[in-house]
Amino acid sequence: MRLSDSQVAQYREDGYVYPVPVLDTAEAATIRQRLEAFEASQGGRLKASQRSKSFLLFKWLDNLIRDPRVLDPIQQLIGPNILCWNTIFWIKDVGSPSFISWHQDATYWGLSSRNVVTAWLAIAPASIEAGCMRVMPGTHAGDDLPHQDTYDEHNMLTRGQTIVEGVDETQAVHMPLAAGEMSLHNYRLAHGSGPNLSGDRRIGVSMHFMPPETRQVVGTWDSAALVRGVDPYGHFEHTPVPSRDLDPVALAFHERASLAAREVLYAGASQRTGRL
Ligand SMILES: O=C(O)CCC(=O)C(=O)O
Repeated sequence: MRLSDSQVAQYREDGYVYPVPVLDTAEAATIRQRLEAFEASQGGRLKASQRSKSFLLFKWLDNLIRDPRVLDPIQQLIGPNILCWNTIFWIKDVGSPSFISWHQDATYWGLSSRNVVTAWLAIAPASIEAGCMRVMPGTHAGDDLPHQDTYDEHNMLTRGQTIVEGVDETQAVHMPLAAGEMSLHNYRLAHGSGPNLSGDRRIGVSMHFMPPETRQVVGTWDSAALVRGVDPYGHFEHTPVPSRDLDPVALAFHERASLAAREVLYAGASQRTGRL
């Protein structure tokens, strides 16, 4: 499952590449079933705290961040030693006005590296109609763009942070994905997505990978899963590998890890929306 030379070149030049096949249709359907059974077991939706660092909650997601079909392309982009910093669920229900404004993740994750890759895996179809991700090619290579916190009630980002200058919508590229496919983008790339106008839920999970020399420069403590190779730096506490869904040891770690992540994501914000 290797990226071709031209896909690697496109990632370097434009900041993204898609679609990259990961799961077959049956595997994607099984994951969706497991996620939706969990949602049903607790009354219908993931809680905000369950959206983030969720590889500590669900064994299937821990398996996914270690899956060679995900990691082989990541290794081509950032090298053989790989930490997974976070995973985040992005679920837009049918008819929901939820959207994600144009933003650059590098501006609020507190990570020192320019070389963090987001793998966004479609668990249900992410078509243009369903509100798939859109990107602004090349923006990963420039300066950070100015953002404003809007706190819009339908924005899925923690503080509705929105780029206010430097996005030319006419240059935007949609990245539609079938269930089981992923897109890869540099976390400095401007991206966002519109509401789900399709007849099915849009369910995606983002997985964020970084080289181990990366530091957390906003928070005082942070954690990550060592998913491939070695970590000679030790800047992040390594997360435990869950033995099963809701493993008590991993669950306790998740509590601590998501609190720390929230401190970073809301640093400097005037409000806490409770979205993560
Ligand atoms: O799900 C989306 O449309 C956007 C997700 C996102 O912002 C991200 O993965 O960094």
